[in-house]
Order: sequence, then structure tokens, then C-alpha cells
Amino acid sequence: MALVSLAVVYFGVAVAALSPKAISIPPSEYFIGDDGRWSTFWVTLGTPRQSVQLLPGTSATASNIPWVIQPEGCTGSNANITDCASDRGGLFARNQSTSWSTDTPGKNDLYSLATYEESILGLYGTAYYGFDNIQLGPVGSGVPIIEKQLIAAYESNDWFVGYLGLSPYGFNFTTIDPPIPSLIGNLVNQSAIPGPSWGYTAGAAYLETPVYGSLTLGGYDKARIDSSNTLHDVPFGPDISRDLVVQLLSITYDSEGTTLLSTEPISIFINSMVTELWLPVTVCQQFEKAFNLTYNDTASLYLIDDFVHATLAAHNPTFQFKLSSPSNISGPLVSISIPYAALDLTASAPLYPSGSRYFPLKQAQNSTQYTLGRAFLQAAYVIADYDKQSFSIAQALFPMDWKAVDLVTIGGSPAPGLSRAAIAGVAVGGAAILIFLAMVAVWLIRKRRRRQQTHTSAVTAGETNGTLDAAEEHYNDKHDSHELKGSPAQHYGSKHDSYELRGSPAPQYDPRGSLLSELSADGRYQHRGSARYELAGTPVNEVPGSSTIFELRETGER
Ligand SMILES: *[C@@H]1O[C@H](CO)[C@@H](O)[C@H](O)[C@H]1NC(C)=O
Ligand SMILES: *[C@@H]1O[C@H](CO)[C@@H](O)[C@H](O)[C@H]1NC(C)=O
Ligand SMILES: *[C@@H]1O[C@H](CO)[C@@H](O)[C@H](O)[C@H]1NC(C)=O
Ligand SMILES: *[C@@H]1O[C@H](CO)[C@@H](O)[C@H](O)[C@H]1NC(C)=O
Ligand SMILES: *[C@@H]1O[C@H](CO)[C@@H](O)[C@H](O)[C@H]1NC(C)=O
Ligand SMILES: *[C@@H]1O[C@H](CO)[C@@H](O)[C@H](O)[C@H]1NC(C)=O
Ligand SMILES: *[C@@H]1O[C@H](CO)[C@@H](O)[C@H](O)[C@H]1NC(C)=O
Ligand SMILES: CC(=O)N[C@H]1CO[C@H](CO)[C@@H](O)[C@@H]1O
Repeated sequence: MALVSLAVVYFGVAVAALSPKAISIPPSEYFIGDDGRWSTFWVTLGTPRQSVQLLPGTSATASNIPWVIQPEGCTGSNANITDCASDRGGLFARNQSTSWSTDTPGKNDLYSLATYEESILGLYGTAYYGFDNIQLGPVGSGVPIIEKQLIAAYESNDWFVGYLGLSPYGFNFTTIDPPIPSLIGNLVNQSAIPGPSWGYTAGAAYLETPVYGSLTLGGYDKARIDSSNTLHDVPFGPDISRDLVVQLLSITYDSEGTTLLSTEPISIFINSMVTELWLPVTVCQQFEKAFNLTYNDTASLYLIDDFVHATLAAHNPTFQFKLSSPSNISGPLVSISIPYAALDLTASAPLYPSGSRYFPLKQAQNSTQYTLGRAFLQAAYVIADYDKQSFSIAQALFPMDWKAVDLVTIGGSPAPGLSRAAIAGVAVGGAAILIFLAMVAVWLIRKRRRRQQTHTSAVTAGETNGTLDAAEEHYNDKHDSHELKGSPAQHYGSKHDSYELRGSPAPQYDPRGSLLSELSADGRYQHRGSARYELAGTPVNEVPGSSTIFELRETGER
């Protein structure tokens, strides 16, 4: 029986070891930016290690690998910015890292950054791509080092602070096949996180006691969401690069009774790689009227002077964004409240060299530009699950003790590092050992009973049944406890379910590879080239100050 217990314990431990948990990336405890104050996260990379602060990037297409600022990002027109390097969250000098390698991706050439949605808003950049080791969080945060992560080193002011890409989709270089794994893909492959999912809220620098952003990989932080004000399981948008799409039903504000700012529901994309709220022109005009805002064409910002700020601060409106799933407009809602203080942002050099307050609103020329940027994510918490191809959005909470996380793991499928065959082997082997041991137990008990029978010959039927029942019960007990210990049976069961899903035409992709190969099998995606973005095969020459055109190459059948 000791053997049985041992087998059960071994089995439980083996399967528990296969199930990584959600991890929380600690915030840097800094707020930086030229267009507001944004809570950053440390990343160390290279040999010797260089530390930089990055903002989580939620853009499915642009944001799958780390984007770090190269030293050239503080030369040229930025040379005049005092403390440029620290303003940008630190610089990464790839020529000072002995482990930086450009062997495969594009040697030492400059490529367009793989933006798609961002370019529609006029944001561009170019980068040098290479591999280096990288660790999330400060040194010693416990997140494993990724030895060979594709990294983009860029300088564009369109993204003044670098990004920590959260998209699990692989990076398809035209010249390299197969796609290069994303950061999340590598973490999943290393069993550092249970699956391709994350939870993120941008933090609230504007609060009297500022609250840092919160980033969880492989799950989310329950302590940061208002579970009574959550919109669950919104399916990803049909366009792979525009996945986090909600239906914006209305915007109201509550300073002097509830006033409607927007009446026409629109589909709008949530993207942390954009700062502002890009709303229809008619909605912007209602904001202008209600709050005496004036768009400054020279600065391309709604600059706020002291007078307007004083008026706004006196009214101190709280805006309510009512959102639903685009697939069920009359279904469940979430109402995200954003106080004016969260939208009272400061533009500084290089965005607006003399410095000014501004209101993070932009006039969208058409529906492809509708975007809720990072300013919105100060009040909202997003949970994205790429296995289920859906996301949830909740009112963010700001607990005083921001270190007290309450992590919820999403998925928890066995480590992909072990092959499915190996996992099946462990599961089947474990079950076989248990069944075998149980049979041995039953056989031993029977044998003992037979011996008792030969010795006493006075065994009643009742006693016989009792003995057998006990043996069976014993087996069942063991079986139950084996299911409870780390629930290996259920665990395997859920894996099995997802196996079956893989066979179905539901959207699937390999988090460690690219989604591209899966797309052709699935007519659901009406991608318009965005999913199949590819770097221009030829390097581009960067002209300082000029924008670089990102080349898309339509590669395929739908
Ligand atoms: C590294 O690159 C910088 C420019 O980013 C350059 O000024 C410096 O000389 C280079 N150092 C070495 C050792 O090549
Ligand atoms: C830097 O500032 C100086 C003086 O303010 C100015 O003359 C110069 O043009 C500036 N350089 C750049 C690149 O902006
Ligand atoms: C709007 O703001 C300007 C200053 O920018 C001020 O002169 C004007 O009186 C304000 N209008 C209203 C209606 O508050
Ligand atoms: C608009 O911004 C420019 C600087 O970008 C400034 O010189 C100008 O005074 C601003 N206009 C108004 C009306 O505030
Ligand atoms: C839409 O939401 C309502 C209310 O929750 C629900 O009853 C209905 O089944 C949903 N419809 C679809 C198509 O999901
Ligand atoms: C939407 O507007 C942007 C900016 O004016 C433009 O680049 C883009 O082509 C437009 N898209 C459509 C579908 O009209
Ligand atoms: C996952 O990691 C293993 C090594 O641990 C590697 O051989 C494999 O290619 C990786 N898969 C992907 C898709 O990155
Ligand atoms: C998975 C996938 O679609 N990879 C593609 C990446 O790009 C190269 C070059 O165009 C294709 O050959 C691959 O099929």
C-alpha cells in the first residue's frame, strides 16, 4: 500500500510540475513618457546586462517581441532633451552586448517595425532586429531568462518609451522560415507560464497615491478588477491584427447630470501602443463644445490652457464608457468610469517641447482609426486569452497595497516542453500503475481470504462480500485521492478536451509558432493582409524625421 501512495504522490507531483502558474511582473515603480505618465516594467537584456523600462504592448501584430530604444534615440533632434535616456526608460546599446546576434534576421540592416494598426494612425518606425537574452522584471524576479529572444532596437519618437510585446503570434521574417517565436511564445514553450494569456491595466499616476500598472502573464490579477463590472469573453475581432474590439455604446459624463456625448455605437479597438482615444469627429466636436476644448493643428493635440483646465477641474467630470461585445450589442455591458484627472495629461519634449497640458482625444477620419489607447487602460483592466480567442474587460481597481496580488491562472495546460506523447505517457503510465497496484491489492486480499477459508471454513457470504467491498472501496478511495492530488485525471481530461478542439474548425494557432499557417485553414478570418504582415524584404534607409512606409505583402489565400 505504501507503493500505491508513493505512486500517487509521484504522479501528483509529476503532473503538478507540468502545470506552470500565472506570474505577475512587478512594476518598475516609475512613471515616464512624453505624452503622460505611464507605469513601466523592468526588462534586463544582453551581456553584460542592460536594464530598460518598457510599457506592455497589447497590439496583436506590432507587439509580439520587445521593442527597446537604441542609443541613436537620444541623438539628433532628441540631443537637446535633458535626461533623454532616462526619460525614454533607458537605452539598449546592442554593440555593447556580447550575446547580441544578428546572424539570421537581416544582418545589421534597418527594417520597418511590424506595425499595422498603428500605421493607420500615422505612427511609424524602423528597427534593427537581432537576438539576445532577456529577463522580465528586475534581476531576481524569478521569471526565467529567455536565451535567444528576437528584439527590435528602434529610435522613433512615435513610441517614446519601448514596449514589452504581449502578443503570442510568431514573427514572420520574409527571409526566415519558420516564424520566429514571440516573447510570450517562448515563455509558454519554456513552461514559464501556463499559456498565451495576460491581464493588464496601465496604472493610475493621477491618483493622490499613484497606483502602478499591473501585468500578469498566463492569467490575471483578481485584486485589480471589479468583478461586478466586467464584460466577459468578448470574442476577438475577425481581423487578426484588430482583435481587442469592443462595441462602444455611449460616452456620458456626470458632472451636472448625465450628458450624452456619443449616441452612435461604434466598434473600437483597444491598443496600449497608442496613447489617445481616437473617436469619431462628431464625438470630438461634442467634447469640444462640452469642455471648451480647442484642437491645435500645429501641435496636433487638444492643448489645454490654464483657464480651460481650471474650468474642467472645477467640474471634474467622470466619463462613463459603456461597452458591449460587438457580437451581442444588446447583451451584457460594462461601464468603465474615467475621471477627468486621468485624461489631464502633460505633453513634453519631444512631443511638445515647451510642455503643456492636453486632452488625449484624436479625431478619427474613419472607422479603421477608432481606438481606445493607453489613456483608457488607466481605468480598464483587460484579460486576453489567445487560446480561447477572446478577452474580458473590467473596471480596474486600485488597491492601496498594490503588492498584494491575487493571481488567477488561465488554462494551465501541461508544459509544451514535454511532448504530448510524453504527457500522455505520464498520465497513462500513472493510471496503469494505479490499476495494476489495485489489482495486486485485490488479488492479495482474495488470496488472504482464501487462506482464511482453508483455515477456518466458516466464512459467511456476508463476510465475503464485506471483504470484497472493502477492497473495491479501497481501490476507489485511492482512485479518488489520486484525482484530488493535483487533479491529474481532470487535468489530463481538460488537455484531452483541448485536443479535440484542435481538430475542430475553431480558430487555432500554435502559440510558439505563428498564427499564419493556421489562417488558411480557417475562413473565419477576413484578414486584409494585416495578419500576414511581413517585413519588407529589403532594408529601408532611415531619413531622420521622415516617416517610413511599412510595406505589407499580401501573401495569401483566405
Ligand atoms: C556603439 O554604437 C554607438 C552608437 O550607437 C557608437 O557611438 C559607439 O562607438 C559604438 N561602440 C562600439 C564599441 O562599437
Ligand atoms: C538645441 O538647442 C539649441 C539651443 O536651444 C538650438 O540652437 C539647437 O538648434 C537645438 N538643436 C536641435 C537639434 O534641436
Ligand atoms: C474657453 O476657453 C477660452 C480660453 O482658452 C476662454 O477665453 C473662453 O472664455 C472659454 N469659453 C467658455 C465658454 O468657457
Ligand atoms: C498651437 O501650438 C503652437 C505650438 O505647437 C503654438 O505656437 C500656438 O500658439 C498654439 N495655438 C494656440 C491657438 O494655442
Ligand atoms: C446576448 O446577451 C443576452 C443577455 O445576456 C443573452 O440572453 C443572449 O443569449 C446573448 N445572445 C447571444 C447571441 O450571445
Ligand atoms: C482612414 O483614414 C486614414 C487617415 O486619413 C487613411 O489613411 C485610411 O486609408 C482610411 N481608411 C479607409 C478604409 O478609408
Ligand atoms: C520550444 O523549445 C524547444 C527546446 O526546448 C525547441 O527545440 C523548439 O523548437 C521550441 N519550439 C518553438 C516553436 O519555439
Ligand atoms: C507560417 C508561415 O506562413 N510562414 C511563412 C513566412 O514567410 C515565408 C516567406 O514568405 C513563407 O514561406 C512562410 O510560409
